Amino acid sequence: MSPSGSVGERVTTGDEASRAYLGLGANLGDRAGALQRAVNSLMVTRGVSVVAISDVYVTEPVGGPEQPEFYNAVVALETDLTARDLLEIAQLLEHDAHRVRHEHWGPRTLDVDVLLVGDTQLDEPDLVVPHPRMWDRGFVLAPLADVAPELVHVPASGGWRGVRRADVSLVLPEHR
Ligand code: GSY
Repeated sequence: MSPSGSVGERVTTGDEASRAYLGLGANLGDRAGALQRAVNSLMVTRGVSVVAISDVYVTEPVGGPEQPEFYNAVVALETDLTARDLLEIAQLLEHDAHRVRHEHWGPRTLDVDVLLVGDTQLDEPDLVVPHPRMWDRGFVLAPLADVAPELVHVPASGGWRGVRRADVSLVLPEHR
């Protein structure tokens, strides 16, 4: 993965790191296991450092057909990679989870969304950063509030409809 940015993207020199946030979601099979394996893989991915992981939330599906509830979480990274590099990593993680997408917006073993990458603003056909729907989605905002409270306004009700904390949590293995 190149440390330099693509057209329209901030170009990094390699000596500056950005805070980036990835959204993780799963609603098929071993949902917590899929999220934990993604965190484990990120821990050993060159160019990224996992700095925080949110609680896990059980969330009602948004969009798509009737489908099971999701487990959602957000991972905070320090990285000198670009948003496009992070998209490639996200797609590898999804591939590793043997994700088979049968239906648009349908159930998935793992979904990884690039939410924010420093101050990057990018609008390309396959990648829009900041993620265009993130500010409307409780399943993103609740876990994002855990790892970046300065970015999220928590509703007066104290939470988001259709979103509750799961009774499982992810672990951040020792840095190797
Ligand atoms: O964009 C992520 C995939 N996704 C989700 C999700 O992760 N959680 C919930 N609750 N609904 C969703 N709809 C889609 S698409």
